[in-house]
Amino acid sequence: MENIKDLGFESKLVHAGDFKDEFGSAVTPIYQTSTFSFKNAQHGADCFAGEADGYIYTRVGNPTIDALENKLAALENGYRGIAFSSGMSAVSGVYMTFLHQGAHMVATGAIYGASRAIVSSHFQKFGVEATFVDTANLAEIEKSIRPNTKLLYIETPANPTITLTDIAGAAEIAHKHGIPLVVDNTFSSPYLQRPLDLGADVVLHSLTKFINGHADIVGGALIAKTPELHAELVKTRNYLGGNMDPTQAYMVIRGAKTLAIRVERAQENAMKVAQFLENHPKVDWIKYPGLTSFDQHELAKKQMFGFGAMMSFGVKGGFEAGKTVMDNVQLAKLAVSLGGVETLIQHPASMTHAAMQPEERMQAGITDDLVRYAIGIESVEDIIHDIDQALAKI
Ligand code: LCS
Repeated sequence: MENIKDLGFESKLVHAGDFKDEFGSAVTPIYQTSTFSFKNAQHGADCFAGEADGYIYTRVGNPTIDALENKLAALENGYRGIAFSSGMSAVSGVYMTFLHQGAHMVATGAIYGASRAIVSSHFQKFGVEATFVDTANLAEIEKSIRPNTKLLYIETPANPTITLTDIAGAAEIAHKHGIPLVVDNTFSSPYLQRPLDLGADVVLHSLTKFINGHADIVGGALIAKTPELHAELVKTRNYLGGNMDPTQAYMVIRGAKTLAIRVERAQENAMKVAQFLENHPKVDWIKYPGLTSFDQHELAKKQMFGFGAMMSFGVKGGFEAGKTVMDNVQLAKLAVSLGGVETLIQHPASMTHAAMQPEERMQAGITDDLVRYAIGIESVEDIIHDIDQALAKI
């Protein structure tokens, strides 16, 4: 095959990272083993010294997991991926690698609830401080950087407000201050946004979402831009032990092959659903990057290849009315998570972002009336009919 780097994105989805075994297996097999035997004592010593090829132990490397890591690197145009047991394990890996006692980080205020809550629940006790700001406003980032700031961490579009951050602008600020920019790309997937090409240093994914795409595993990954960053991050993963399981990796590889066609259909549906909600008399407000009424529509066009399948909205009558909608949908599942083939709806203030303090939620724009809607690949008429009949119950 030609050099994988020269192939189109969809070809990379299908082929990049493939592990070629001696039987010519059409797909990368599951190497469900915890350990690997050495040819002899010298080979074992050489593997440990990094002077010989060979797998040692699945926490630090496994052919199925390698295949996924190489696929992710090809998709994000990075040096190499690092697979984790969950998205949160990847988030902790970032914090553990870049922050030390007395260090400070600047991050998007509206990020996944646990990515924010873990700072106060665990990292503060090591003397780590964080300033959460509206990173849509680059001046806020610049203003928050201190001499001890060691990390700029953004999520765009942000969970659950859908607020965007200008990745290239954020990278410029980070690099001016000599710190890395880490971008959580979960909401877009590499099909719609490639942060490393825009100047980011590390990309983070909850693979649980669009990349696996079938709501049947939990997983996470980091993709490092350079060998140096990869070496630091993989060391954290290997010592902390947040590795992925080979079967999990196999599932993600299988799901990733159809990422483009799933996201394409989901965002086509999302655009129609958003237009329907925008014109619905019971809908108070809606945020979807594809709408021209979205205040960052131009930035979305600039840094994304499409508008995605995630939206948030509020209905007239606030939280109580939103509850009625969530209690009455029939096709959509009332569930957290996102990025699967099925449409999901949930209430961040009481679910995904409940771990944040109420004042933190307010500051981040996660209002009590905000309903998050993750659009799937069902027939769009059915999704619209479903939300329409639920809105009629208010
Ligand atoms: N980053 C983002 C943007 C997320 O949405 C999530 C999970 C994570 C990281 C953590 O990944 P996990 O460990 O769950 O694989 N978001 C969820 C959500 O919105 N609903 O349920 C989980």
